[in-house]
Amino acid sequence: MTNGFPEGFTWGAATASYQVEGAVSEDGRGPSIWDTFAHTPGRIADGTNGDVADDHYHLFAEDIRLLADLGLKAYRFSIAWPRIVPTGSGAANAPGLAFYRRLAETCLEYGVTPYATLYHWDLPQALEDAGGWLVRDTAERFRDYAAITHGELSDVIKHWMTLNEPWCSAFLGYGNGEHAPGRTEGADALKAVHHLLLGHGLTLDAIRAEGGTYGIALNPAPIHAASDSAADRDAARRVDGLRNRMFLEPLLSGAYPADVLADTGMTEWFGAQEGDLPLIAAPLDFIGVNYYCPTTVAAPDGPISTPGPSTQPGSENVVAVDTGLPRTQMGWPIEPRGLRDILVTINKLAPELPLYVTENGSAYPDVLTAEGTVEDDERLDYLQQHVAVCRDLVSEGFPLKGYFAWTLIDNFEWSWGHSRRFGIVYVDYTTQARIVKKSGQWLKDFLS
Ligand code: IFM
Repeated sequence: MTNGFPEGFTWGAATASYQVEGAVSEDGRGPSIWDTFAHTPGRIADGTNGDVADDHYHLFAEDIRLLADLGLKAYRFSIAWPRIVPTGSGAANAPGLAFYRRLAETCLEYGVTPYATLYHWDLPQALEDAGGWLVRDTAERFRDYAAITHGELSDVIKHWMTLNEPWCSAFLGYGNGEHAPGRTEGADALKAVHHLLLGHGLTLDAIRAEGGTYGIALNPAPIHAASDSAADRDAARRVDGLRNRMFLEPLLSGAYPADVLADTGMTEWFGAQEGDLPLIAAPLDFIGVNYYCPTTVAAPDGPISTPGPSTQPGSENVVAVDTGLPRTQMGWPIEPRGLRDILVTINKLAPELPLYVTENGSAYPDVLTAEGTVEDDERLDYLQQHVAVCRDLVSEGFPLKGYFAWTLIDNFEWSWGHSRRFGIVYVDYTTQARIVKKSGQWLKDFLS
């Protein structure tokens, strides 16, 4: 045991391709929906984009050395579909595959285990032009790309995740339009949920092999009702349905939640897709949980004043409520107990299934001092409190197998651009210098 964790517990840090790599036009990479979105005026808060980001495409070896130096033994990164299959379908792009081979081999040289995510939101633009995740064909193209990638790299990468946070892809991408491709399609966002999960199921069926482990990274969250009133409890049921049950139930029980389909008027459409459910519900080796915060919701009386595109089709009158908890720079309330609650919820649905915290972290407005340090005490507190939750669970015999900090290095935070920093390592975007923050140093001391 080290600090209350068993020797086999996996400690890692995570990143995602578009957020760190840059080099968007190099070695045959095609455009993704995030290239298009980030270059559309008004979409990104600070007007930046991922063209250069952390230049991880060129600096990955330095970043992996840094990760290893922090005492971390696992690196969760994502593979950019448009580097492997630039227009989303057709032949593989050899330089793209070669890049991820170099990346994985560098991990192994440093004693770091690679954990690859096949889809962290960078859909090839050509597939979006053909309908994106609202059409079934995208799921099949995803399976083809995943099979190429796994076929080439499964000798060096043993741990695979199909999708990262399909809730975001569906409801931010096709619901309120906050993320690429920026579409506002109401309840049709649920079709995106289904095609994403179908892509997951088709992929598992195509790539699962001896000696590997295969899972998915979700972002479930505890949903609290603001009061005990029937309206607020119903609001919590609806949001829990869209955020959690719409993913966990098909994956773990082979059925979509009937109440969510009724709330959104999608019962008939989903009825026609039932044949896909056995694929979606194929056994998983693990679930990855990306946890940041809970949500508290209420359903005020009367019509809301600002109706508009929503992440909650069918429940647009439901609002998030401030319960007075301290918040990060994202405005997300801090509730470490929520990590326990959501892991326990999943464990009840699948008692033996190994779980990982595949992301956990916080954004704060970091300042680089004249001495060249970053004293990120608030992030350090957040990290310590969530690690403590993991330690308690593990000591109770709970099947939690690892913890990945989000994120290794500050990076492009989607529609917030570079205005939000989540790293345990600071990045000076003008020089690409990496500076370990106090939180990163604490983790290093904790692990040594
Ligand atoms: O930066 C993101 C990551 O890409 C997915 N999970 C949440 C993080 C913080 O918003």
